[in-house]
Parts: sequence; C-alpha cells; structure tokens
Amino acid sequence: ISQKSRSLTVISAPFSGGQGKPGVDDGPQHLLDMGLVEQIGRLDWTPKFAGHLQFPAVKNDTNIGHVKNPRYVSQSTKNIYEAVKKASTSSDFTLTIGGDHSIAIGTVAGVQAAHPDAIVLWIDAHADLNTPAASSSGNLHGCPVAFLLGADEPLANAASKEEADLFGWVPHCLDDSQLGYIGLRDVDAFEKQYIREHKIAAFSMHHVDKYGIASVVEQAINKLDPEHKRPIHLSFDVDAIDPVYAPSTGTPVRGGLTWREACYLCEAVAETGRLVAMDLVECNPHLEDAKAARETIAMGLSLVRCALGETLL
Ligand code: B3U
Ligand code: MN
Ligand code: MN
Repeated sequence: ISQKSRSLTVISAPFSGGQGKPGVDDGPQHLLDMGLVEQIGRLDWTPKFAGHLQFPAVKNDTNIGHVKNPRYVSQSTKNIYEAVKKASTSSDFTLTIGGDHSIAIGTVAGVQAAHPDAIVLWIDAHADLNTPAASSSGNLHGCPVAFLLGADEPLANAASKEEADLFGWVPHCLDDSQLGYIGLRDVDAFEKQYIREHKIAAFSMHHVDKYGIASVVEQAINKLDPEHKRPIHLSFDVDAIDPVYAPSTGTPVRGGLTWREACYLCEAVAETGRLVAMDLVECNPHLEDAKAARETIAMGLSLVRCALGETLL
C-alpha cells in the first residue's frame, strides 16, 4: 500500500567557494539535466524545484589568516540557511543539491530550525570538522561540522570584530550525540582528537569492512537514536564513494564505498520512514572526462532515488 504522496522541495545550491576547484557549482544543473526532478516524481513524492539560489560575489574578499573566501562563504551559506529553513518548515522533505560541502552550514542549520531533534548522518571520506584555525588547507568545505557543533572560535587574524565573528550567525545547533559519520578514511589529526574526546559516533571504512554496511548503518542509528523516533538528515558527500564509481569530485580518496554499499545505506535510511532532508554535494562534472562526469551524476541520482524509497518493495 503506497503512502500518500509527500511534498518535497529541491533546492539548488550551485556554490563552489568552500574549496578551490571550479565546476562543483555546475553539479546541480547536471543532476537536473539528467532527470532529477522527473525521477523523484515517479516515486511516492511530489517534487517542487525551488530554483537555483544566487550567490552574489563579495568585493575584496581577502583571506583572513589562511581562510579562503570567508565573507563569500558566510553570506552564501546564510542564504542557504534561510531557504532550507523555509522549505523544511513547509514541506515534508528538503533535498539540497550542491555545490561543495560548505553548503551544509546552511542546510543543517536550516533543517535543525524545523526539526531540532533531527539526527545528522554525515557520509564522507572526510570529517569536515576542522575549525578554521585547525584547517591546513584554509578551505571552508572542511569546516562545516565545526561551526554547527560550536567547536570554532572567532577567526584569528581578523581585522575587526565583524570579521572575527563572520560565522557568528551560525547556530550551534548540533550536539555531539546528534551526529554520526560513515565512510571516513581521510581524517586530520585535530579532527581525530575531537571525535575521540567528544565521543562522536564515527564509522570509518575500517568499520564498513569489519561489520558490513548493513550493521554499520544499524549501529549508527541505534547509537544516535536508540528509540528510533527522531527525524534524520542525510548529508551525503559523493567522495564517500570509491572514485571507481564517483570519479568526478574535488578530493577523491581511494578505498571508498561501493555502488551497492552507498545505495544500501540510502535504502536503509529510507526504510526508517524518518528521513526529512538530504544533501548531495561535491559532484564536480568538470573534473575527469565527460564519461566520468556522467557516471558520477548517475551515482548521485541513484543515491537520491534510493533515499526516497525507490528500491523498497
Ligand atoms: N580535511 C582536509 C581535506 C578535505 C576536507 N574535505 C574535503 N577535503 N573534501 C581539509 O581541507 O580540511
Ligand atoms: Mn564533505
Ligand atoms: Mn569529502
């Protein structure tokens, strides 16, 4: 018996300022061109495309210390926050397509505004938990989780109080116990220490090998929500997947999830019936060749369909 068709808002966040490689801002258009909205419409969902968010350039956005595009990332993710908050309040499901993973500063804060008890499953090769001070790259797509947990401090080397508090608007909306990682395999020293000290639920590829993906998803959900009643926000960085299946991404790391492991994860989350939001980020169709880009986008589309219940009987 199919459930009544639920409302879903698709938000496009074509943003690349959280990292250095152009092209990730073209991910959303490629996902749409390959049929994202039509494919969702064939499932038990009524999708509405909310359009491409605009990210006006910021003049004189010089580095603060080694942190790149600080004002641009702050302003853009704030726009994303407003859009996601609105969508999550008014529709059953919010799908945000990126864009680099810095957009999750806005998506997680926006979903938390509507669903403050939602747990966040962060699927990624990386922990994205560096504070700006701890980041060695200065790329803010490596920092969203630090902002959301409130692990960051005012930006060092800022010229003014406003500059130092550029990310002061980000609500510290996540508790350590609300966040779970799956797929990790390239984690910086600061991030490892933070995960250990704060006892964050973190399942690396080692755990996927050891227990299998089915057990890992179950363990993650049981740890974050033993009573199985909280909404779920899935923030999926396509680089969690092995570059064999998703080659067109900015920081590929070998030894990732297989196509089926990634789909299984989404299916298992769909099966809970509690998924309220998903981000799909870091698809960069300008990297590698056209065939690789198509495969990466096709992988992304599969993840979305699986998360929306396509493969459940
Ligand atoms: N942890 C490194 C590398 C990285 C994070 N996220 C991605 N790469 N995609 C950093 O730059 O913070
Ligand atoms: Mn990421
Ligand atoms: Mn990543």
